[in-house]
Amino acid sequence: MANQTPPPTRACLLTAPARAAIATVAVFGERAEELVDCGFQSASGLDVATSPPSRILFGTWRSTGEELVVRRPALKRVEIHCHGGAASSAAILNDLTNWGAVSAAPRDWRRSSHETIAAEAFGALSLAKTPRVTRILLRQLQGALTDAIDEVVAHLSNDRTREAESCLRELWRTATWGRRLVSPWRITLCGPPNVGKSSLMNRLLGFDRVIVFDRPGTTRDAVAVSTAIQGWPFDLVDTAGLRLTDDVVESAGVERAEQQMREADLVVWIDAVDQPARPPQIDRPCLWVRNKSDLHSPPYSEQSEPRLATSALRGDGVERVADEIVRRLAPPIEETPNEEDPSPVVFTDRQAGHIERALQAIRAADGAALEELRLLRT
Ligand SMILES: Nc1nc2c(ncn2[C@@H]2O[C@H](COP(=O)(O)OP(=O)(O)O)[C@@H](O)[C@H]2O)c(=O)[nH]1
Ligand SMILES: [Mg+2]
Repeated sequence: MANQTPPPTRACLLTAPARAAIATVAVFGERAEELVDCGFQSASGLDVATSPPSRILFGTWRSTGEELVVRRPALKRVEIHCHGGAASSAAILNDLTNWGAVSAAPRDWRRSSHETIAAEAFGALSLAKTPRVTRILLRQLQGALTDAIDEVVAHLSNDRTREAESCLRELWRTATWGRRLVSPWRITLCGPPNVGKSSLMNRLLGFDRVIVFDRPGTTRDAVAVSTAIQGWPFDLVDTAGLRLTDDVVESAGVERAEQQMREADLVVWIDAVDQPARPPQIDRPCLWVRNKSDLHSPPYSEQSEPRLATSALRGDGVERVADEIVRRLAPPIEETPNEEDPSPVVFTDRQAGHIERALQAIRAADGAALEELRLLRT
């Protein structure tokens, strides 16, 4: 008989990698209870290994002296609920790996007992940045996407190819924005120096994150900040003003700004009423904003110009820039799942790949679509 070694026991931080009141470390696999017992001394004297599943044990983590709670939701699965500061969970994970556990990702904890899409939703949820994203992903965890795929499988199995194709196409459409729920759209703010890029960034963020100064060349590095606009997650990137310069540090910043432009999902090109400048020819979607509208008397407005007028100083027009960012990138209102709607959403590259190939297989009528959907499900 072949000698089968069991897969290694794994450990991961289940909660989001951020400061919070409580963090949860999960340990799962053959030696889960044994490894936790190496570090944990329960107040009652009970071992994790011999306590019944679902029992909650209070006690101390020996190496740090921290008081914490251990729960065993099932055999070979243990959760350690500790202080939410990064040091506490890091020390516990470090001990566990020293004793033989292998680092894992939150989705592995889920995958070890459930199907793949739920595991992906579980992993994605730990990174969700807004209530809207959380709600949408929670629906997928509860089976919205899985049910939709089952429906397509039922159509295909009963020769309703047209229905199957139309359901799949609808799912495919959600992938364009669904994948951005956990890896947000990147908006790069750029333009000449001193036009108010950093001021506009702060206005969009709603707080003063980047330095504003009346001297050109103040912002030298690209600064990326995560934010939410109308419940959608975005990374806003403020960049150094684009100009030729002899300053080595500043010119490195300009290079980085150009790089950021190339990587952006949307470039917001900013110039100013007293410093008009055309956006460069780039192969990225671009929104042109003319700032310092307050310098114009009467205040500058777009009139027939294809650009939005703002005054980052007074806040005029900033709301419209935010609206336009959402309009260009987020799904249209009619495709946005509402609060109560358990709409299926494709939210990973893996899922999108299978759906795309299933669609191709349906068009080619080569019979491979069912297999793609099976792979997507499992
Ligand atoms: N009048 C006016 N001044 C502004 C406006 N926005 C920014 N400024 C000023 O322009 C200068 C440069 O702003 P900053 O945001 O650092 O520009 P950046 O170099 O493009 O990032 C600062 O003195 C700001 O106070 C605006 O809308 N109107
Ligand atoms: Mg700046």
